[in-house]
Amino acid sequence: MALREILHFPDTRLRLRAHPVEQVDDSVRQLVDDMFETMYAAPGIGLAATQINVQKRILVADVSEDQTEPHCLINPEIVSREGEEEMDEGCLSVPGFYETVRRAERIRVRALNRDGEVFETEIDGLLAVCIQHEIDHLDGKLFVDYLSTLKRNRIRKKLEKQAARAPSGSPALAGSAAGRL
Ligand code: QAP
Ligand code: CO
Repeated sequence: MALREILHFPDTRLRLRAHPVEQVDDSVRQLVDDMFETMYAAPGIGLAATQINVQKRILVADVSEDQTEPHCLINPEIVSREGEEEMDEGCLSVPGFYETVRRAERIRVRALNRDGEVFETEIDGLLAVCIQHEIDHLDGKLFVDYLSTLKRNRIRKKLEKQAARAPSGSPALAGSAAGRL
């Protein structure tokens, strides 16, 4: 297992579209393990492969209080949506910023699990919001894209300033405080 570096907005690599996983093999499972480790260490409740600069359609999520409900979705597809809900969202790639986003309240999702088996499930609440947020990442989309241009540009400028002060990979940035000091 290994911690991976999380890309920060406005890094253009966050805009790349991820490709479907052809085969769920040991290298994919290794990547999934790294994603869980990276998400839990942050700590966060969701992480898409795009955020660690891997263009594969993989996401992990765990919205439990005690990191005991891991979900891994490979090649996820939303097959139906119902209702609307507004929730304050954050993102490990947009550290320190939280804004309200409107999304579907309930979704039906089809995906492959860690063993490469197809499953389909209906999800609501925070997990539904989280999975929609993470699938957006796989399509190069960020929650700040739902905000006004003014708000998005303010966030971009602040994060650009932070990145200039402490470039990612610098010793001062090690650990979970990365980019948020
Ligand atoms: C996506 O986000 C999400 O700003 C996952 O300083 C979030 O795990 C979906 C985090 C909320 C729905 C609702 C953010 C950690 C973690 C920060 C996260 C930060 C430290 C965000
Ligand atoms: Co995110």
